[in-house]
Amino acid sequence: MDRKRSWAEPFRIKVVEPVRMTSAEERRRALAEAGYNTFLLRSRDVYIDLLTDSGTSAMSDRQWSAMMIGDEAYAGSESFYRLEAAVRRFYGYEHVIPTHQGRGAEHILSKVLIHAGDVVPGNMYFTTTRLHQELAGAQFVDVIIPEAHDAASNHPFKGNVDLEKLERLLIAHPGKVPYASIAATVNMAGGQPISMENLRAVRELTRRHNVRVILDATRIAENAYFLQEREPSQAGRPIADIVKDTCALSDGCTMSAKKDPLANIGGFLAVNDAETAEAARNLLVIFEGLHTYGGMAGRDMEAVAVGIEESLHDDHIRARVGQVRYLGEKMAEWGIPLVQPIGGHGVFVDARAFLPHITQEHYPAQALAAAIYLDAGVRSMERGAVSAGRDPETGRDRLPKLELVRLTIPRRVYTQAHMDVVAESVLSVYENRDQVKGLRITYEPKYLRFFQARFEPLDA
Ligand code: P61
Repeated sequence: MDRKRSWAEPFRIKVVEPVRMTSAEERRRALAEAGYNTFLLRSRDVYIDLLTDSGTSAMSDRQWSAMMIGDEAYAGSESFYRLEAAVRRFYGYEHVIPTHQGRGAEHILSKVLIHAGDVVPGNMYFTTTRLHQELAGAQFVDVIIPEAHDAASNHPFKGNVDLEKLERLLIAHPGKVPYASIAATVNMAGGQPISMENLRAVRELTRRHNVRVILDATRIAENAYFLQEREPSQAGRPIADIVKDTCALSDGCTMSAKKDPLANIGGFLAVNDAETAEAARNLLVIFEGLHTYGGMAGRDMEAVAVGIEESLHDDHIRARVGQVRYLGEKMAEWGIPLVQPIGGHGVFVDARAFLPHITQEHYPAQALAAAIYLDAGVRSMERGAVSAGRDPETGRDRLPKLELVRLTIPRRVYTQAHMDVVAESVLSVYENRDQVKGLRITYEPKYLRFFQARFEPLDA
């Protein structure tokens, strides 16, 4: 008889942080005070926090002890050299420019490589990445495969680039494409991977047009896990080898060390070309800090250096993605509409299918995130029309095909029991879905509006 053999997290818990349960009345008040925006809730009012996997990981005992030897010298910190060595060893890039977090790297990179009137193709937009490209004068063009915009499609590599679309763009804009902006995994598509084969084709195509490939390597270990699982040429290879080979197909990367690398803050830009590195280091001193800390404390750089290594252990990444999949499969079994396949860092609920009675103008995903919070204090995040923002030219709402709520799983933080509570709470909202009302905006900031916008229910 083939008996199922379960596996468990490759760690045990040494420190715990109490969380607070709230009453329905407390949650109603907190949500109204937060303008129906989960970003504006206070964390004390949240029971299970699945807003983001960014900076919310539990660090290991090795990371905490490395922090004690952080070298806080203003210049020439030993901690920087340890970080630089880790990036070179595990990702393979030559020049490492530390930044306070991922968007710091995006800012510097965009300013160095983009000229006004440029066009930047990429496998779906990410909020901060696209904004920095636009602020530097470029137009972002989405060249991801169409399946990525279809929540129900089961394509195994929904992060892949549509090569014909990319080629047409390269031909149409000679000399105007500074780089292809390639994310692994693709956050806004639901944490979906790009295959090695597709990335290699992107590399070859862009090389013919003399265009760089810059990776968003924020969740590259999770990407590698999917390749190990789904791409025959990568089957059985260690995650660390897949990651290194992925990076080798690019000219550089931006990294938010708050995700894969298991740190609470930090990031870097890494490139192979000395000239780009020099220009970046020079801008760094204006916007981030000296080139041997770039906005991080020495101890932060230590935590990142150790975290990079830990993030590439096969047993770590299997448990990490496995936990996300556990939650997703449970919800899918109950008929809750989700982005398929389940992604690497979170479960993405299809708010259009969940709330067909709310039109996109009334922000179904925002309304659903609010309703999920009300049920049991689980905090999630809108990833739909509010996140997409307005077209800078027309000023009109960009209405993306994907209107999603992201239940994002922090690394090494929650247990299977937490996942069960989350799934049961979303199910209870699903069973009462016709009671969820749409929202209207009452306040909207100019940039990245989803962080600080306020809403009220339509019947208010
Ligand atoms: C997140 F609602 N992600 O997923 P920084 N690239 C990629 C990211 O996922 C990313 C950054 C660059 C966050 C935090 C966040 O619209 C939002 O270290 C693929 O956060 O600066 C960040 O890295 C930027 C949440 C960012 C958002 C932007 O939760």
